[in-house]
Amino acid sequence: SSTLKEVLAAQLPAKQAELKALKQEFGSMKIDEVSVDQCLGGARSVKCMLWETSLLDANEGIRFRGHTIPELQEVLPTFKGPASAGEPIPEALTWLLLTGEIPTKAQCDGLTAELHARSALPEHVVSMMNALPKSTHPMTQFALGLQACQTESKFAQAYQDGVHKSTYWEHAYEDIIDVFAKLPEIAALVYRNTYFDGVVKRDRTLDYSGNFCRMLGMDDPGFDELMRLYLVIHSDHEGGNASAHTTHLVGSTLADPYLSYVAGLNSLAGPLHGLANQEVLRWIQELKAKFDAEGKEVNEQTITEFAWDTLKAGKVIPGYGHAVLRQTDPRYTCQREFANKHMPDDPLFKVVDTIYAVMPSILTEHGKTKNPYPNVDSHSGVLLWHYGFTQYNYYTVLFGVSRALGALSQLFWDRALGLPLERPKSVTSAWIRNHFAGS
Ligand code: CMX
Repeated sequence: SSTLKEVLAAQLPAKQAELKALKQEFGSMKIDEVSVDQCLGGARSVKCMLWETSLLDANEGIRFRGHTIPELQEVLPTFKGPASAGEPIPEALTWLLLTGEIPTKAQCDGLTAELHARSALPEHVVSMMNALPKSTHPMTQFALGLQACQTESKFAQAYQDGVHKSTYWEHAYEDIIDVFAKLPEIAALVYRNTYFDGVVKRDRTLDYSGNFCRMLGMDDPGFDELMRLYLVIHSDHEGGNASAHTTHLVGSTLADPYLSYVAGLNSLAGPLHGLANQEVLRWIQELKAKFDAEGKEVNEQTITEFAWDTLKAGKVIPGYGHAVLRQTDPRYTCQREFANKHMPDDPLFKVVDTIYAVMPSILTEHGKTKNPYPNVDSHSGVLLWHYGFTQYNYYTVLFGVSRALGALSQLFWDRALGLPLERPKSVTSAWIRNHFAGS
């Protein structure tokens, strides 16, 4: 069967022709108008980016190349082989995101082998990371590690060598697969350095996720399955979210995939975005600690009390709300299903479920958020905690390993399609006032 690179190379001419035709046929048509509210309000919902790998519907949630998460769970190969024999593997999702095609198990195995073969970190990266203070936030360590790997960029080297722009896709491809391969190594080193002895053990007879779990020091088939699901569902959420958009923006300057994704990671490290992964668990632990100390039970009433304390202190409820979604996130739902299947009696899962029972009505009564339902970050921490993976300041690093699969798959197409430098127009507040003067 064909390799990933061969499949992509074969797709290129038709995709380039499609984009040219799209421009010719519809180039001057309008797909949106921008209000002053949108200009002042974080460009919310303005349609102005091309993003092929996934599309988000406010009510239905995300589709990866047209497939919902439950559909992916039915059609993508698993570690054991056939679809539905466990959770889908990230290699399969990566193939789908890049090519739009469902891979065979043999194609996934080929990609696994390629990722293992490219995973080694340069010595200077390891020694630099080992020298960082353990108190450095794991996301900072993670971004620094990837930044230091940029010495290996084939795209940057090719650009210096003056290659023709029609070959950019090939050098971008090499970097992107290298980054996918190295991220679990960097992430594992961050974890082992911060919380343990810095020793990273591998098992390359396993898949990308299984080997990553061993590198973290986790050795439980249940956790392996959770990690496969986790890495699949956090990968992509169309183009406008902060980490994906940052990667795309920085990449549009022809900064190489290493530099581009480091920028994306720094976006992900913000508490309104990926850091909510850790903030949810922190919120739950603070809640438990408070009521344990007061000798009170954690139930609907005490959770409601704690939620109002948070809101009245001018803080957000982490894991709830979304810039685009207006329903419960299907990434939340599939994690809830995982919990119901594998840990129905876990006490923290019960807390999360109780929060889910009360929070939408609290946030509705609070009256600010446009979406009172949980997002992806609301559930992930509790699943990790169940398996003894309790260092929640680290959780967003896992998100960062996953988000690369989506953001960099699109970056491949950015370079393959020759998408231009991104440069929207800004205006001053005086410009807005003058523009409407007398109207
Ligand atoms: N708790 C309290 N207030 C909230 C809230 C929440 N969970 N979600 C939104 N609001 C508030 C906003 O802060 C805003 O208040 P102000 O008018 O005072 O500024 C108001 O409701 C309107 O916000 P919105 O239009 O509903 O939401 P935005 O598109 O501006 O922001 C998001 C979206 C995700 C940043 C916001 O819902 C939030 O802060 N949630 C908590 C953090 C979180 O879970 N982030 C993770 C999102 C998923 C991810 O990227 O990983």
